Amino acid sequence: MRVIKVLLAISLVISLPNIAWAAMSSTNYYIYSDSLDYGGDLATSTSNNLQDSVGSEIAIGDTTSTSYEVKAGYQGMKIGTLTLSLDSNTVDFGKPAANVLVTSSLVATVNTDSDSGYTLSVSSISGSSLISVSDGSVDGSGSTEEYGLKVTGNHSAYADDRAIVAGLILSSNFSPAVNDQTTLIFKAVRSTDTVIQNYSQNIILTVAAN
Ligand SMILES: [Ca+2]
Repeated sequence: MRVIKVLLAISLVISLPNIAWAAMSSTNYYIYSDSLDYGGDLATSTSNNLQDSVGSEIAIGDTTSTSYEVKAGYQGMKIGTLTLSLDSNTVDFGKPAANVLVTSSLVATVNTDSDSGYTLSVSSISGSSLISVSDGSVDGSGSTEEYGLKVTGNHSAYADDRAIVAGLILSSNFSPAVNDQTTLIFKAVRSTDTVIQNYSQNIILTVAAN
């Protein structure tokens, strides 16, 4: 008796984009921005705290281009936050029977205070897989093998089943996000002609501020 083994395993890695900083730090301190002035104070009352600066700052205010926004001046700059978490970093289809749809999913959660929101995407992929879906539906129609990814959630980028390729945008939101969840549903169907072997992929997901 021939043992059929089509083990589809996928591992995922989170990647956050590199950010260029001009910060000062030591073992005990981290100063992410500074102001060179000759005075300033912290004034308090029952209701308010006021931090002020007295000096000769120049070129203050917002400056924008297509790619950048600079908030220059005392306390104009603040560190933004952008986080991505997965409820699992692996999905596994096991050993599917022929012509039977199998799915495995995980949830990606994004938080950011970015005014322009975020985009979650596949940044790179490696390994082996079944043949990628090309008709928008992983259903094995025509007794062919198919493999792809569906996404659901309030900010999912598409509604059908797509081939998993570098650059595939999974979700985006153009406002600050609080616990934005995107469910990634990996789908596969093997056929009776599928080469019997182990298939596995490493997929790197990246979230970046828009
Ligand atoms: Ca199909």
